[in-house]
Amino acid sequence: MESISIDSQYFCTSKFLFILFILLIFSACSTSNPPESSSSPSQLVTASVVDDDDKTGIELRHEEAAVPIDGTVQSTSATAIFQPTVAEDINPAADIVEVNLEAKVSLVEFSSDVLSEVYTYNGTIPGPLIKTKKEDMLIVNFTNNLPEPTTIHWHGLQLPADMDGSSVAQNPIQPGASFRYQFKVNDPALFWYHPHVRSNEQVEKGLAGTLLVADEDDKANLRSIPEHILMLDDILLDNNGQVQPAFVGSIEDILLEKINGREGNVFLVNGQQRPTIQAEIGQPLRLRMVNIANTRFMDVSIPGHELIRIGGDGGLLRTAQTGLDHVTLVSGERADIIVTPQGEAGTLLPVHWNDVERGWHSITIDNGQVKMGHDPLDGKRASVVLFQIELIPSQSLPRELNLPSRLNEIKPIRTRNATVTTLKFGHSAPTATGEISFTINGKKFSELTSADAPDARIDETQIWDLVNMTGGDHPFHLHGFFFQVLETIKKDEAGNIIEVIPPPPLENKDMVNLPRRPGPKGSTTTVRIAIDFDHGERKSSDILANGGVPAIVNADVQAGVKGHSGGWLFHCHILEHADGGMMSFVEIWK
Ligand SMILES: [Cu+2]
Repeated sequence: MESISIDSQYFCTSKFLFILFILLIFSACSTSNPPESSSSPSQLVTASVVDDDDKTGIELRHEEAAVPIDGTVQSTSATAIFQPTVAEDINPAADIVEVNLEAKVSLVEFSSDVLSEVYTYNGTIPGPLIKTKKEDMLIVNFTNNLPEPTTIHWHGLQLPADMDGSSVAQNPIQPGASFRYQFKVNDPALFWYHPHVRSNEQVEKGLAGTLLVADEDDKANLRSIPEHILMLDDILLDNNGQVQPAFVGSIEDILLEKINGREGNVFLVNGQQRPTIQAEIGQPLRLRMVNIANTRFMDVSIPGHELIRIGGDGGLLRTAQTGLDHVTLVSGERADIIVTPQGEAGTLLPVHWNDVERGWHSITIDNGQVKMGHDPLDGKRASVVLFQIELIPSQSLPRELNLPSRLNEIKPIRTRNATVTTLKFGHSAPTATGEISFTINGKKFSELTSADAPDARIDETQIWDLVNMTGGDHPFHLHGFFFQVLETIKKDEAGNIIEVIPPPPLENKDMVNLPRRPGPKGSTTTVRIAIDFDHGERKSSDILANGGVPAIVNADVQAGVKGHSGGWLFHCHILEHADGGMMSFVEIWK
């Protein structure tokens, strides 16, 4: 979604173009299948849900695709307005991509005639798509024109620690200040970028963009397949159409938001509500999705259609997963899927968001006693149309999708003799004043010292046992290194193994969901991962952090010296949990 800067003029001409645009959209809609919602574009209405039995319990505002308001509309084609803006490469060198990014306060129109104050990169929600090739040098000249400090974290990238934008390796960039991020991009995959300062507020307010590292080799022969990059999001707007700050309302509301995370009441795909993309009937279509929502898991399906998952966080899978009827992306995760749309020309295929059971809690406070329970609607809320695929006649014969049996040469990480590190994810008991801490190994992030941080030697392989002791799921994220999932082990409260889930298809990941414990307090779910702390193309002096280290108070940062080297964050990607303390860091030293 385009936006205007808050200090820009709002011209009458742009208003006129906007109204004209809406009329064109509506006349286009009325000649094809009608939208499921009979909403007027000037009103906030309840979302059209897939199921008549609306169990959501939340009011969803739902309209036609939100449109730019600054008069820059070039086309009324739904596909044209649906593409994210591509950041301009200002460097003529073939192997350098250099872009300017500015974080600032902007106004966007999520709902007609309602201007919402948001944070943007370069004035758009989502931020611009940065396009690079494998092994390019990326330079980002970043300026912070927000009224508060920020950084940019390059989610999933294998880069030097001081370029990672995390609080253990970079001091926040102050309002009005600039910072030059510079690193090589080595792995062909879809990444994303977002702040790592007050991220539960700054990401919710709009700061997120994608970084695509293209694979020029394309051994899997995928480049001829049309593709869309889709940032799946939700946003919580108040009655005035403004982004609701975190943790407001009754004590119960505050505790629920801290415990379940903050879900939005408006679904956005590339900053727009229920947009439409076009696809040729019978021709494979590649959808490269990233879930940027603070907490909402994005389970996606296209009724009547097989989904083939070919990739995820770290690029292509070793072998494609076929025959899927849905794909789940936890917060922060990516999924690269292929679908071959079938149907009559003009049909609008709905792409559904589906609820998944994830340990959604309820709260009651009685005589100063807080009781947590399991919300009976967990996983049972009605599906919602996220976006639509408009079928258009194909210009050629239906194409067979001939994927190679090996999409990507991924080697399993060798774990023999690997050090095992155990990390326990928990929380404190919620109080009647609305307090709750989220912890790793019993401590929240602000309580950590270097002694609490796990450490690793450069080039060491480790196994991490990620133990979920809580009744809710936690999507785990590690900065700077990929990992591979080995297995998942469920134990009862006596410590007996009750289930072992074998490894999923091999892929490199930076996100994995830690499912909730299987039973009462004391039972656990452990996700076992393997991490190779190799430094790849990074120089060993680069891999060590050399910035400010707020987590190690007054540290005298010295590269390679334990306790003084900064580190790499790992945390729950429910941003309200990370903010509540479920974050730690690993130090890596020689
Ligand atoms: Cu969590």
